[in-house]
Amino acid sequence: MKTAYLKSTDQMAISSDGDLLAETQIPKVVEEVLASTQFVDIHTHLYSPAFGKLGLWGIDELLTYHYLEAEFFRSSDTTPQQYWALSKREQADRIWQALFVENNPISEATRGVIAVLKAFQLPTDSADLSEARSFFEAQSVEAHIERVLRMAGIDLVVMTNDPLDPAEGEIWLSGVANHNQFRAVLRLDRILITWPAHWQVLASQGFQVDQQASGKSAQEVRRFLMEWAERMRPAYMAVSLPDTFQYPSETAGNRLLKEAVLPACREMQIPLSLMIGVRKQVNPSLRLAGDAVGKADLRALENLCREFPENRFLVSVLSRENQHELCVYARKFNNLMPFGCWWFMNNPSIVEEITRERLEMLGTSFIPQHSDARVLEQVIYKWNNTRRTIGPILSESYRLLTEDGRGVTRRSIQGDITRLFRSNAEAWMGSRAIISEAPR
Ligand code: RAT
Ligand code: ZN
Repeated sequence: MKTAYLKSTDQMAISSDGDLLAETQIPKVVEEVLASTQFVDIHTHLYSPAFGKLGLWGIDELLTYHYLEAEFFRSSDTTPQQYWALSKREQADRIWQALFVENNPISEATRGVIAVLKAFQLPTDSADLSEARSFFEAQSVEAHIERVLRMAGIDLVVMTNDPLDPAEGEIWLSGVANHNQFRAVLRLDRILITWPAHWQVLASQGFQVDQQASGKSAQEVRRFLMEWAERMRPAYMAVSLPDTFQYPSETAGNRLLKEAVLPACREMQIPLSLMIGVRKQVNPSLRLAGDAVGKADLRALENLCREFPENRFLVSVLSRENQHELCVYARKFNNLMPFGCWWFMNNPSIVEEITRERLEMLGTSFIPQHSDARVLEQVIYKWNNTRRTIGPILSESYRLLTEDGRGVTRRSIQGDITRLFRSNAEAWMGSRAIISEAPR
């Protein structure tokens, strides 16, 4: 980055990208650069068109997002049991009625639906969903995906792909066409977390594994992962871990982590993503909406980063209380990349706090956000919200820098925003992630 010292505002000519900006110009330039930069969405639950029905989109899916289901049960007399017996369309109608008609939709997740409707110029206050349904039914999926990604200002979507999910595994085995805007991720939860319920699937495919993950199991799981990595060409491997996660500790999951997953990641030269702090199914009647959060002991992460310097860890933590420690660990270990404000953290008040903290402690060496979108159109509001929340935070950092004696230019701001929202992700995902190299 060019060194440029600000002497006084009247010395500044405002014409090219290399000119120093006056303090008053900074917010607008930051906003413009955020708007015109294409981001990489490093963690979603979206699918490329090749996965057919696994890819969720449209108004009924938007309304039955589990973030909204959790809110619905607080504003309706419908019991979970009654709700799950309804068709998706009926569920969406109930949620619309309770959260959007009978109440103002001011929560983050409800406002998101409003923003999506507005983005497509659909009514945001109608009594029913007929117009929105007709609009989405008229879309053809491939063109709709392209349009939505353009509207969201992202050009690469990283999926979550579980080889042990029966529906998804079958699709992979029948061959999946590459798509230049989607990358796969090999998700490991069924292997590392719920091994006792899944080892037999591997055994039935000829892998010599047992319930305790003893004997040849780790070696065989590694062979399984390498086979799947060849098939998926994943950007990274990933697992969601409970708040109780400890490393080291004598568990089947840790044995597989150490002896199968980490060696496979090293061999493939890809990172492992650890999403730490979920407390699964504290209220099982809510299904996907039934998970909660717990503060984790991040010494486990410290131990992994130190013991495996050849591995790289992409890490998001779910508890607000763990965010500061994560920044401190990132300062100690450059094989650790904090990413995103995950799930219960993805609200403006908390995104603001976390991002400020990360900028102050890590400069631009982190990945501020991912969408975690499960329904395609969510990327429109989630990324819009990210730009809206992070713009003023970046502007404030540049204002302070200017005040302290170092001016900024549009070009240098562009460099920072590109690094934060795409090149850190591209660099960590490895060369196969570079879009131009990924065949469609
Ligand atoms: O944010 C979510 O949608 C969660 O349900 C989880 O999917 C989480 O993001 C995960 O990837 O485990
Ligand atoms: Zn997720």
